[in-house]
Amino acid sequence: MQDSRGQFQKPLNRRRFLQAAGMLSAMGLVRGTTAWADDTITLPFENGERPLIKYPQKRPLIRLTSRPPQLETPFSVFNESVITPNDAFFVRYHLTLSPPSSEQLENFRLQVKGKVKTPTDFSVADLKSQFEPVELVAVNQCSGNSRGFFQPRIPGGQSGNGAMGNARWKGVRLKDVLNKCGVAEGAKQVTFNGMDKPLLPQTPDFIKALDIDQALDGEVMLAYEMNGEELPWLNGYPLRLVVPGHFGTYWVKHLNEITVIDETFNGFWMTPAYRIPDNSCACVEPGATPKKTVPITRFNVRSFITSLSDGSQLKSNQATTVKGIAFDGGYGIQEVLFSEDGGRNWREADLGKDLGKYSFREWTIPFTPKRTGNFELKVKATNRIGQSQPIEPLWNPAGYMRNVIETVKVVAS
Ligand SMILES: Nc1nc2c(c(=O)[nH]1)N[C@H]1C(S)=C(S)[C@@H](COP(=O)(O)O)O[C@H]1N2
Ligand SMILES: [Mo]
Repeated sequence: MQDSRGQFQKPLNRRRFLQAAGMLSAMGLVRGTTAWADDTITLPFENGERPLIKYPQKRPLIRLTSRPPQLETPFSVFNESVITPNDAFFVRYHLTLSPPSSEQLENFRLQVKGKVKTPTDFSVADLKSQFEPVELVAVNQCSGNSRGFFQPRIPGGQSGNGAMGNARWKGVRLKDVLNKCGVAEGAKQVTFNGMDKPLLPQTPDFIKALDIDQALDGEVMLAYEMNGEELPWLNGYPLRLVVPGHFGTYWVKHLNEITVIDETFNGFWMTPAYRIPDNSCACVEPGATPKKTVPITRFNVRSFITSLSDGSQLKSNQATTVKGIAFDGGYGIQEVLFSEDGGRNWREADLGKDLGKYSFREWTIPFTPKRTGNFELKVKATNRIGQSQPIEPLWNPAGYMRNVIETVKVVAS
């Protein structure tokens, strides 16, 4: 069996074989030789029409680009369950030779090196047998989620609201692995590199860095499972970094190189990429250039209505339950308020089961339209340290961190 690069595969067992076969057809997709456009979807902004494309291990998802694959979750999925199913979870890559082929992944080892006493290689089986497993429900969200809604528009992936997802991650603590290798004196940061590669040598490899204190905080995870299954190929199989409460850019997939360093890493994907204005709103006047920037870190507070969308039809004087989700950067959601009159009056929604402070939090509220006509529904969440959402959208030059109070316009007849 040959893959699209002419390399030979060795089918191991039936499961791995099916997986590899899926990867092969996807290599075709990645290289643009095959595509099944089952349908299209139109995101609610200019140039928002996108094909729905089926990739291996995925249901049809909204495709933004094919090389590298960037797929967004159809928003209706967030109403199905508070955990985003693996086959609907969004996909984001930067480098052309993404994702790595099944051939490359066969020989997977995680290398831990740099300023450590004992540089060590681990297979996934080593990680599973040598360290205590941990589990955590956490949202992964792209910094540029919702970029398509920015006004003025901003270059970059024009995402709707589907570049996010909530999953139960299982793996081992980064802290435990680093401690086993022995962090050396003077360690300042840790860098993370995955197996995907740029096509041209001038393109910088996708490498991200965390400060040593954060790397050792006991929460950052090397995850090998997502929602009870091994990671989907397009979500980082066989190992990815999970940085709870932090934007997806740090969640390095196909993670095979961890390097402890004694300086601040200034690779392209930390500087100048993925930076935000250095102020409390991470914002500037639309069109302005920030004086000083810092690396993006934690999510701001967001909330969405999932059970209704623009144009939904309701019956007047008939009760319905409005449902949605809220999340933040890891303090936990304190309160969700709902307005049926465009933000003049607010009522408190009921919060659903608490799956942990990094998870989507489900909320519901009864709503009876007391007349016919148009209703402007809004939702606003506040977290446990009092952070909330702005009524007017904030702006920054990269189109990151959108968290305006969302509005859904429905009609009662
Ligand atoms: N190896 C690798 N890891 C990566 C990236 C990448 O391009 N290559 N992109 C990052 C970005 S910007 C995001 S938003 C998340 C997306 O995770 P997902 O594709 O599993 O949804 O992966 C991160 N990890
Ligand atoms: Mo991202």
